[in-house]
Amino acid sequence: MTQASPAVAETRVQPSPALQLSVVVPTFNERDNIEPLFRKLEAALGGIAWEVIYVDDNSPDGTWRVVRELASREPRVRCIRRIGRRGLAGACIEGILAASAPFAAVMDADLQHDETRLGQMLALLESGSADLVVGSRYVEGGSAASFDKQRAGFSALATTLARQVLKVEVADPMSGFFMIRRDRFEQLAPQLSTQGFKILLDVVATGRGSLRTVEVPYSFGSRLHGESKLDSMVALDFLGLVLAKYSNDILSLRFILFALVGSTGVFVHFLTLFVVLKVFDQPFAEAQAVAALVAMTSNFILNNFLTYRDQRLKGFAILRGLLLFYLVCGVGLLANVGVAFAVYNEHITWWLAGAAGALMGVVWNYAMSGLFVWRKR
Ligand SMILES: Nc1nc2c(ncn2[C@@H]2O[C@H](COP(=O)(O)OP(=O)(O)OP(=O)(O)O)[C@@H](O)[C@H]2O)c(=O)[nH]1
Ligand SMILES: [Mg+2]
Repeated sequence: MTQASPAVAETRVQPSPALQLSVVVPTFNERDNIEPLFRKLEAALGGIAWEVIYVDDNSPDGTWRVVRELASREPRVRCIRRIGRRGLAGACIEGILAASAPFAAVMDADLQHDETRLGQMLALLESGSADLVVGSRYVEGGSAASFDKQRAGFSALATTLARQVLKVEVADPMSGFFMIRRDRFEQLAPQLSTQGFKILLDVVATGRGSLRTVEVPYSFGSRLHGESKLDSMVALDFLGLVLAKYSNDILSLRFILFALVGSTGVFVHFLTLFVVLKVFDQPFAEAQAVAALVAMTSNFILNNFLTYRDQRLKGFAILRGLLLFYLVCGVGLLANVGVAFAVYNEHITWWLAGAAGALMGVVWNYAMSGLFVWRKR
């Protein structure tokens, strides 16, 4: 073994105590909440070796810049800036996978989650009595008093649905506040959906009862600064997630949304066909061609808005994407007709042959759109 020279030994940095906890905070337009949250964590986590990882989706308000500036003063702070991607679930997954500590917590930036519970949550995990600790609004001592009537109703409905359909035992599977053993999370990560808002539900459902879970009550507060990112799309993402998990991941959330958009396309097609035929009195062949073009365009717009909203095409890329989508769907139509014809030739009833063709078309369009139109950068 070679001895280090005294000069080198003197400059050697003392190893810092091993990290116990990584706090992952997804952010989108939360610049004014970054430092207040950090100060609250500092006050709550005395005696614990911790770090905080803000995962920002290139917020237009420059949240990532505020995080970087804080990180230059505070070594506990880390920043992941994601470009060309959007989505709460994906941000949380990336943050946990980047964590250095054996335990990772996820909490919102806007101070709605109670950071004073983190110590208790960590103690439960460190003692080995749980793999997952959920900050829960729906166990005794917890509350969601800041919810208005409508949001309370939606939250209760979604919670009941998830618990009944997916047989999830957790009282608050929609919570955005939880702490998990990182090794267990890494086992589940490849099966998690990066889309959507409900990462905890995905984790619990994917774990299929294998995660020993404890719930800790907390009161969901009011947002400090900034605006809510909850919108009606969150409900659709949620239903897609429940269906995906119910089908044992045979159907992905994205495929469900793609197929849903495709079914609206059938409606758009027939509506346009009717209007061009009956109102504009055009020949059938022209009317059918116009209807197909309108349906493909509406499918493209909806998919860009909904199915691929985490990778939404913008500016000139929309035009390029639309042309590629026409091409993909054109070949998809050939595949559809080819398969339907082959099945029909086997003397199988017309509607089964038609369904086989349609299924082939959807699967083809989905696979090729993912590869060529909304390909990951
Ligand atoms: N990185 C990233 N973070 C997000 C995204 N959408 C939301 N967030 C963050 O996720 C957390 C939860 O979002 P909120 O808008 O607070 O949702 P909520 O708490 O259910 O709704 P409010 O009660 O209205 O605040 C916040 O810290 C957001 O900044 C996203 O697309 N990407
Ligand atoms: Mg919030």
